[in-house]
Amino acid sequence: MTSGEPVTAADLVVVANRLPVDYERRPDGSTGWKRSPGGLVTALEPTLRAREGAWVGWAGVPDVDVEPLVEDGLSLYPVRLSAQEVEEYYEGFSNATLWPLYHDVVAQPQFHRHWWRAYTAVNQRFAEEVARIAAHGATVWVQDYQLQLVPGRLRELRPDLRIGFFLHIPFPPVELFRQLPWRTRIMEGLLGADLVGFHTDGGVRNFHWLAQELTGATPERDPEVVRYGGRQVRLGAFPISIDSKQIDELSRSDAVRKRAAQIRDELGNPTRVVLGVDRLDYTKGIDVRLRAFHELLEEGRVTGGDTSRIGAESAIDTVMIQLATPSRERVEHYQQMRDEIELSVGRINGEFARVGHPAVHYLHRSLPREELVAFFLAADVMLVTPLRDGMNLVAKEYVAARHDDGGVLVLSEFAGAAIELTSALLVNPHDTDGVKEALYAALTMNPDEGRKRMRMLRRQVLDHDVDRWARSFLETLGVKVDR
Ligand code: ADQ
Repeated sequence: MTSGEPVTAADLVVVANRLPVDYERRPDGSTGWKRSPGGLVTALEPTLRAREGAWVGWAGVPDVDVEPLVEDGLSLYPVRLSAQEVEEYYEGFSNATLWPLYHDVVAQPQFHRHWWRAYTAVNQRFAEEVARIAAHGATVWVQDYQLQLVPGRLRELRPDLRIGFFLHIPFPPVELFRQLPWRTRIMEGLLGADLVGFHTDGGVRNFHWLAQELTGATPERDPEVVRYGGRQVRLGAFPISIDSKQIDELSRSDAVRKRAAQIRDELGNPTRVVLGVDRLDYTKGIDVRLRAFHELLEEGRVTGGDTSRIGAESAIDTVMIQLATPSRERVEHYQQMRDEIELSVGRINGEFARVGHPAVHYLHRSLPREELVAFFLAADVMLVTPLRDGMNLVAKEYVAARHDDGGVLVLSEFAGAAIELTSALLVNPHDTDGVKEALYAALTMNPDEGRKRMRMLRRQVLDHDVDRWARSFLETLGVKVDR
């Protein structure tokens, strides 16, 4: 899968915590690369290829020195991280300080000076690597919360570069951000960019305010521009999306449609199938939806596997599936949450399942794309209930998969996606009764209304795909994107 020499003076450089490939040590002792295709790679690939593009990131394995490589025509530059840096910069500062702080403190962030030191050292290394390989006047696009100091460091090293930064998670309210002991340093780091992008206008507003309060940046007449260090820094909302067409096409394929029917069959052909799909993360509100489903079972308004229960005649025969990709398993909050979720699933099934017919099916694993789309197509109701989420791509994937205009989306108001997907049933995930009633409304929705809502959602998602997102960010940054 590799061929050619990596470019040594790249015109467009993407910088992200991870490369789009993972370095692998196989059981037989050999090593190699495995592709980890994310939305970002798909979105940027054509532009990167057309412009002598390069990607700088960590290869996913600590303590290995790997040479730059070319993967399918894209130059990849691995940045080395030690095991201790993975613990302090990645699991620590990124995922146990910034992640909870930026998600409205739904878990308590931990502030440790040695984590911060590792974060600055790693950000410096990323900046140096980019400075080494970027062509004169090149464009650099830095991704996400792990690398917020990179724009500032890079500007010092290479003032000739055009620098964009995009934050994939929410940018928090002023009062929360101010808790961070290193708040000014982070703001200064981000202000090194020419363009700082967020999913929503809320992020832009929070940043605009904090930039003035913490760094002395001054507002310009344009509300999306601040002046800092003698330069203009542009801010903007760029709601990310998915490769909608690819999912739509996949969902129309014979194989996926057959598989969707087979899934319902394997579930015992219940009247309704409710689905949740998430990275196993405490921000995603998996507990919220389990609680809502549990209460509907207790109230006898739905039945799980056991249709022989008293009063079950009037209840809707409903099965819930929760697919959860393992995530950040070495971070303490994640271990705790996994235990809690598995306990709830066990409790619900203990009370409401029949042998061979669980009320909640729970898979703690990642599924192949086609299989995931088949689940979307098989589900009458999709529950997306994060307490806070930058965007939430699962909500958009579900919509893109419903070429039949079927299915009802229940979506948290606190997901960035709620701003665009207004025809979903919007819920406050902190309000258990509200979520429960929305779930019940979704289960009993008149099919005409369901189709009408889904058609509106599909129009939005199919028109606004990830290609449009990448193009709009790069064009605002001043890059000419021609495809
Ligand atoms: P995430 O927090 O990872 O992303 P999300 O946007 O929902 O959240 O993306 C998750 C992706 O993983 C989706 O493409 C989904 O299909 C996939 N996935 C989840 N469970 C899976 C399973 N069991 N098997 C296979 N695939 C699975 C962060 C931010 C989000 C923001 C994105 C993009 O937290 O708010 O939308 O970045 O900016």
